[in-house]
Amino acid sequence: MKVVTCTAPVNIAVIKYWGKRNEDLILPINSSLSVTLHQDQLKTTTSIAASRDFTEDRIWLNGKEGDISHSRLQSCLREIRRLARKRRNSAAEDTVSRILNYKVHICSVNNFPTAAGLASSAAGYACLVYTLAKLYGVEGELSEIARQGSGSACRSIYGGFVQWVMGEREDGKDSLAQQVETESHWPELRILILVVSAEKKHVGSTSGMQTSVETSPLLKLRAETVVPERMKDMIESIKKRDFESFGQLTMKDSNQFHATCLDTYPPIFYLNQISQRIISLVHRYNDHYGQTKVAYSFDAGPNAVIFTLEPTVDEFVELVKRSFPPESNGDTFLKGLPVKPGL
Ligand code: 2P0
Repeated sequence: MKVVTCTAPVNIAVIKYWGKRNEDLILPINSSLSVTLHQDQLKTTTSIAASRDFTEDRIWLNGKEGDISHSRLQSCLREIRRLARKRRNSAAEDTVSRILNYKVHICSVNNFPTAAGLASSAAGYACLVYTLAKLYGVEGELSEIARQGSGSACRSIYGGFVQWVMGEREDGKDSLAQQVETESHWPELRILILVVSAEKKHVGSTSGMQTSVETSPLLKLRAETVVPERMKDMIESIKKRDFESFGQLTMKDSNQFHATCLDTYPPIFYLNQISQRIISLVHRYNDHYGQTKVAYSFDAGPNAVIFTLEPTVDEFVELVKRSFPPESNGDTFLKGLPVKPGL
């Protein structure tokens, strides 16, 4: 029996991916850009065992057996095994060939709420593909395979600041993740996750973005005319470590993503009243200082991701605690978790 265990962190998009041009290969209608969190923070841990005693491939997610026949899981397994067959070298050939004939048991655990808009599928599929690659001794470009598990997963293959280039080809060979800057590039940058709700989201990203592609004229405009410029500006602001520009672009892109959700028919609401209060709080805070000291971003759920610089963390966390005391919110107690970007 051979067992391999790896971890992969969550990534948070500052230029959002929303919408596919090819559902099977998971090819997006626009490029996107994210910050990968530190390995010690929000992450998936996956162990994969291969044994001649196993009679079928099986998977457990957070302790519960999952459906191994799921088409995206099957795509990842098939593609990694294909690469392993192609790339095995002679020294390792015997072992790899033997293991390739074995069935696998996959065990995957998240240390954060699954499917609450906290990018669980991104860390999950990145981790699955990376662990399978280690099991079979496959090296090289893995983001193309992780992408076929879940679009955003391709960005979690790399640490630091990562863009997913949408590509032009129909076979998806050029729709890949690329590191823009490493995890040590912007040491003062901090990320706070404000957990507004750990409930499962009502509209999943996959079906939500499909409806948006079918019905939202704003999404089409965004993909064709807004995002290409914004990607360039965002990369420049990251390279210059320009928080004013980084923060503004991040907030505007989050807002436009949620505007496309509202423009979808029937509309999709991911933000709730607490999310809206967080947005107001951030703008009031920035107005007070006359500069962008804090920025928010929301994915397919009400939880807020706050970007700021190290000297601002304590003051802003205090403000959040004062504005959202636990007793006034019942089960929507807000937790501030300072996270460093990293690998
Ligand atoms: C992102 N999200 O860029 C955006 C922002 C949610 C909002 O990527 O269908 O779970 O598996 O490719 O990757 C969520 O979409 O969707 C997502 P699939 P995925 O992070």
